[in-house]
Amino acid sequence: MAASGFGGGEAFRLSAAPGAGALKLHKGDITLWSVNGATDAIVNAANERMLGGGGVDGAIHRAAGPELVQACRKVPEVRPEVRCPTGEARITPAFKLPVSRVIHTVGPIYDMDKHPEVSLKNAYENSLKLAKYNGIQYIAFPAISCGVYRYPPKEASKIAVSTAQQFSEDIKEVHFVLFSDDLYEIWHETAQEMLSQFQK
Ligand code: AR6
Repeated sequence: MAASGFGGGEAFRLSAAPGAGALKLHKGDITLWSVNGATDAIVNAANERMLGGGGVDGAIHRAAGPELVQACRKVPEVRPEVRCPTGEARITPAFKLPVSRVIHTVGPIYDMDKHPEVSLKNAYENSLKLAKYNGIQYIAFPAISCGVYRYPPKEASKIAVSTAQQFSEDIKEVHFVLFSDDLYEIWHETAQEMLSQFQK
């Protein structure tokens, strides 16, 4: 299904299974992405406090309006100042955004995490599990941890694509909305390396 505001982009099949879902790549601003406002969600690259920040987190909060931070405050703390530990995910309504839900996850700070590849995989996997559990069929991710958390983007793209593949029979479309030409090219190259064997 076409994501509104996102013409073009590139589509791949996630696996060889009959009825397998698709992976779609776009360049742009994830706050503008939606499919139907009912079974779609965007993922926020948040921090453990879950009360907003810079980068994509700031953009999502600005676009959703102040109700989003109010909803985030209601998410119970698991320890002081931590609502969503690194690698986990939480879900809220999306308020003024065109999608139905926001899934907040926290990727690793690359230089501070002992096993950043495990934490990044957990962030993608727990977001997709939460999506599946909440009946989300279309989901869009930014490049989690590839901004101020400084994850090397090529390595991150491989984890992003391989984890999306695990959900090929659960979610209709996994989209990645990349903010720069460079990131788009990296995700595109990785998707070709990992998924071109499944193209019809
Ligand atoms: N749409 C899509 N991607 C975006 C957008 C947007 N509107 N804006 C930025 N990006 P970052 P992180 C890209 O730093 O590394 C926040 O302050 C950006 O170019 O947003 O996981 C949180 O509160 C980059 O490729 O997230 C945390 O404290 C990618 O989104 C911390 O940053 C992720 O960059 C999380 O750091």
